[in-house]
Amino acid sequence: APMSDRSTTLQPSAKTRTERPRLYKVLLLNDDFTPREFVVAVLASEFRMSEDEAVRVMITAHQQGVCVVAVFPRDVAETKATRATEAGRANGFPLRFETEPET
Ligand code: TYC
Repeated sequence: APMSDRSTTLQPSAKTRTERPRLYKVLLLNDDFTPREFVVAVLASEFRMSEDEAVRVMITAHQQGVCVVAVFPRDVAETKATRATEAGRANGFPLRFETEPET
C-alpha cells in the first residue's frame, strides 16, 4: 500500500508552539455628514456598547478623526465593520468602519 499522508506530512518540532491568531482593530472614521446620534446607535447595536461608551467613542472619532472601537479575530472584525458600514449606507450616510491588524 502507498505511504499514508501522515507519514509524508512534516510534523512540527518538539519546540514548536501554537501562536495566538492575530487580532484586528475595528476603526470608526469621522465624516462631516453622519448624525452623531446615528453613530451612537450603530455602535450600540453592532458592537453591544452602552450608550455612554458609544458616545465616548463617537466623540473621540469626531475630534481625532478616528477611534478604535474594539479588537477581534480577523473574520469577526471584518464582518462587524462591514455590517456597521452598511447600516450607514442603508440610511444614506457615508459612515465608515475599517479594520487594521494589531502590531
Ligand atoms: N462628524 C459628525 C457630525 O458632526 C458626527 C460623526 C462622529 C460622524 C463620528 C462620524 O465617526 C463619526 N455630524
